[in-house]
Amino acid sequence: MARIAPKPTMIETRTRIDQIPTKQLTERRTTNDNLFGTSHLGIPEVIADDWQLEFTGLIDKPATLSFGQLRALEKIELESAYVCAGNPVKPELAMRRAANVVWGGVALAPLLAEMGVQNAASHLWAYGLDYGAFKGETVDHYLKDIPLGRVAGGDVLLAYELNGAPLSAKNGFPARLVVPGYYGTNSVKWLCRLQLANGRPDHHFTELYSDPDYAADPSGKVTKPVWDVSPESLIIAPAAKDEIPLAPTEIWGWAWSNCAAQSVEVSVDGGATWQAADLENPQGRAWQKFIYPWTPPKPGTYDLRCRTTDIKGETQPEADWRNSIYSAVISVTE
Ligand SMILES: Nc1nc2c(c(=O)[nH]1)N[C@H]1C(S)=C(S)[C@@H](COP(=O)(O)O)O[C@H]1N2
Ligand SMILES: [Mo]
Repeated sequence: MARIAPKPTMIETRTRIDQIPTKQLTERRTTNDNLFGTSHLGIPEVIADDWQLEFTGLIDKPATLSFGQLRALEKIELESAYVCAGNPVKPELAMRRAANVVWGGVALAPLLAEMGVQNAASHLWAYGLDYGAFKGETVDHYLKDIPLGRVAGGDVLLAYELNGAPLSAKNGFPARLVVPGYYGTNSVKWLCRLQLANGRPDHHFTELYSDPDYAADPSGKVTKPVWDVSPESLIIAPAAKDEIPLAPTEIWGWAWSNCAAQSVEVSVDGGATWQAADLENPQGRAWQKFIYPWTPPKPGTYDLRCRTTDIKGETQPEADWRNSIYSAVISVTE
């Protein structure tokens, strides 16, 4: 796949801000300095005045938007859980890179409707301005695709704000795609082209972010794209390694999924027994708080766990997957 836009300077090589300690995730809305981050190829230096977003492929009226034109369109804000899928070649590792943020930008569906999407279009290909080498291959662009049906949901954004501030360079300045309910990898930063296509692209990054589809083929050879966020939950307090007094307390945390969380259970004995936690009602795509009031019976070490089931009935696996059950070992002292 050839280069389709001028090459910006890459101002940093590959960067990754890893899992944020749960102690820093106490706020409902994760502040920008508590956000995980991933830039596989580095960070391109993009000048807003030079930036253009090209709409191309299976549309009747291909178009180009400048940053000024994008900002002149109606802005919407959307709060959403935001989750990284982790290491693409090790989906069995739970990396717990999660946040809940407010995106500001323009809804994509009405824009595409105006341009006249052709019937043959089935997928939206999103190109980033970043380029370079990653895991043994050199690419001309970061590229991801999503099914067009997901865009029809109406909440896919061309975002230029994160928590009320302009996107920073590392978060995709000046504009990025945001696909709420899909893993972060699909929210392409430094967007330069949206292409309507009949099918999926054959590309290093779409291939990398594929999971073995064990339901379709037990050998794991058949794969499926890493799109929908699976149900997951994190205990925020008490935090792992905390020492708490022998007194009534609250175990609480955040739960999320590609659809709403329906229930959260908490275990205080390493998963041997489970009790229902109180779970707040879903609000759009934001993460949901759960609380489990608990009085430790005696001093000692406790392995606290949490498990979400979403409204589609999907729950978290015990171990060895990106959304496997979280455990925080704490001690209770006299
Ligand atoms: N263009 C581009 N978009 C990208 C990436 C990238 O490397 N290049 N990384 C993806 C991944 S894996 C994640 S988790 C999120 C991270 O977004 P953030 O760094 O703004 O938190 O961006 C996604 N979008
Ligand atoms: Mo990611």
